[in-house]
Amino acid sequence: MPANLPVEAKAKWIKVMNARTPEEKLEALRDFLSSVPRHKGTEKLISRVRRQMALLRREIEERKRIKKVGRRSPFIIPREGDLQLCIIGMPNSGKSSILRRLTNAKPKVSSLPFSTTLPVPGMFLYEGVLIQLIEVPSFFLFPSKGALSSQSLALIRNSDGLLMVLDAQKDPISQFKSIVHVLDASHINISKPQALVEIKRTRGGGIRVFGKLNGCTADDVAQLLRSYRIYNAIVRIRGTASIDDIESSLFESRVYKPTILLVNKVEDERSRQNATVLKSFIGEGLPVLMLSAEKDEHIDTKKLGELILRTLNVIRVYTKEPNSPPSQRPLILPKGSRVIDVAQRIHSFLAENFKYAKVWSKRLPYSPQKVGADFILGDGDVVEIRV
Ligand SMILES: Nc1nc2c(ncn2[C@@H]2O[C@H](COP(=O)(O)OP(=O)(O)OP(=O)(O)O)[C@@H](O)[C@H]2O)c(=O)[nH]1
Ligand SMILES: [Mg+2]
Repeated sequence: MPANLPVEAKAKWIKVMNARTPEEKLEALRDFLSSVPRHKGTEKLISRVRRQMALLRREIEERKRIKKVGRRSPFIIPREGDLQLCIIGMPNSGKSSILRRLTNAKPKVSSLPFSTTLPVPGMFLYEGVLIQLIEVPSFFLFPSKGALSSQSLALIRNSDGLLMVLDAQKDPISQFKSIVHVLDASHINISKPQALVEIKRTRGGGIRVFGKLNGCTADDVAQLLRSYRIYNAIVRIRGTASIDDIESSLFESRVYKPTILLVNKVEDERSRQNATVLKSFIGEGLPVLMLSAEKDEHIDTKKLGELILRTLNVIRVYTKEPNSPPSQRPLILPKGSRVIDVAQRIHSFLAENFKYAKVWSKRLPYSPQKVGADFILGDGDVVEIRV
């Protein structure tokens, strides 16, 4: 889409990507827009940037309004633990009941809809991984709720993933469709984006391209990204991508939230049947877990924990120091992370002075094995870094 942008505009886009606050982002977008020439080829890009700016303005307005009230907004939940997932669903679907079962949070459970009017956090512990769960009030499904609706959406947008609760005693497919519709309108995808290209910026390692390119080389990709002042990134391609596909992906503003469906209230013949129909409707697209927050004596938390890690595409890595046992708590890293990424996560000193590492892993023919910085880690690996 961004056909032939001038060097100046390209260099400005990085500021948009780097912006940390809505104010910074708005300013960076304004600056970027001023350097985009107006012609047929840039029309789409310009209208998209304008739309994005309008959304940001609204967000900034709302934040200001909250500030005026004085207190910190209850809709801003500080991130705690390793991963943060939002529990979302229709009113009365059983979000609070599930949160109570999985964590020690005590949200109100009642048969009245909208019992939960503020987000409620709780901590779900799975084999040393701290997973923060936040029950999001169902306001976001009702645009008429105004600020409450958009603040709820902001929580979703900031999370690492979603647990979508569907009530099996009512039509779960129609609930699913309504929720997806709202998320989609807010530029939130719950299935892996159709886009071919994912560009993840990294702190080091240069530009690494994984996947098939069409009509260009990895060097061309690196050169393109450098023209946008991106010097370190992992570029993942599904299928094949041309240089234009790569460039367009830099401007994609949709976010992807990995999602697990929790079909709740599965208790009798009818609800079981509803859940089964939903399951075949979803197919392989999303993981589905059936449960009853009220009747299940044991909710399969092990399965849920595993599903969360798998769906969010993360691995657990245990670090150790020479002559001592591995850490109890794992580091949570994106799948495909290398030894050097672990070093970086612990301290930049370790990354800068890295010599080699020892890795203990079930995948290796023998352990420990001496490996270099680029060794790719797997779930459950133990790493000892030597400087
Ligand atoms: N039969 C049955 N009822 C359930 C189950 N889970 C929750 N409920 C009931 O469903 C109603 C709503 O439960 P909540 O946990 O408050 O649902 P919620 O999604 O948090 O609702 P809001 O916060 O109001 O949006 C309550 O009356 C619960 O007792 C379940 O597994 N089976
Ligand atoms: Mg609730």
